[in-house]
Amino acid sequence: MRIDVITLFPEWVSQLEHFGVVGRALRQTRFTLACWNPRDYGARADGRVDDRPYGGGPGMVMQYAPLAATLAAIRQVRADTAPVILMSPAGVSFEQGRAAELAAGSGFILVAGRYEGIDQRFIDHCVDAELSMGDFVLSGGELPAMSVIDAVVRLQGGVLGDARSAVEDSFTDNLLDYPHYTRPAESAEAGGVPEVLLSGDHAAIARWRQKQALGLTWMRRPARVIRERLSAAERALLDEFIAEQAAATDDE
Ligand code: 9D3
Repeated sequence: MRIDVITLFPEWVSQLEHFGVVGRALRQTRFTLACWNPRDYGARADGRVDDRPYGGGPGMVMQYAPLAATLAAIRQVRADTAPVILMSPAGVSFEQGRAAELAAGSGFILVAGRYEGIDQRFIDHCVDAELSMGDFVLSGGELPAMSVIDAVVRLQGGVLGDARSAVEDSFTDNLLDYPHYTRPAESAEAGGVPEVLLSGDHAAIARWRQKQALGLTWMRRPARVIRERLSAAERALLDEFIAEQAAATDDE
């Protein structure tokens, strides 16, 4: 897989190679991460790649030519038709389904914007999709681009240390995680651990975890839990969770 990133801060985005399992995967041969600075490909004589917006208003706009020239340079190196994805507050929300889709392909080209925006003609002529990280305002598209890279690269075979993690991931991607605990079993400040996790009864533990995952998702992402699509066993677990939740609330 090959990932190219157009950014005014290539040194920052390249840092991904220095950290964690994704860093290791990027450094090893299965991936190429290349960052491209539009300043190197069509900046004006003064080195600038932005200008004031037609029609007036605050802020600056990234110009078409440096972005198009950078993309042309990337296309010379990549002998494919990799999609161009713009990170934009106006994009559709980036979600796990998209990460899986991108992980199944042979790569993509990310564009991280700066300033108030980029010339619409670049979007109209060169961009295949626009992705947002959600409705909050960042100062540029670099962190969103790095998030997309992390989400995609970690899905590739061999990146997750433990093969079981990938299976459990795909199994439970639609559910939030169950709560985790590790030693000590008793903390003077924070109390104990749910008994079942200390029982050694693996079936009971699996059942408890599935109940917690279903219940937490039902509470925090209700749209994801459609009762009619649950199996009878899942429905029973969710009802158990809801009953226990009501009992715990009555106790307070
Ligand atoms: C006043 C209008 N602003 C739009 C909300 C302008 C603007 C703000 C921030 C234009 C660009 C940016 C920089 N943000 C991104 O490039 C960005 C982003 C974000 O800010 N939030 C969530 N996802 C993303 S993806 C790219």
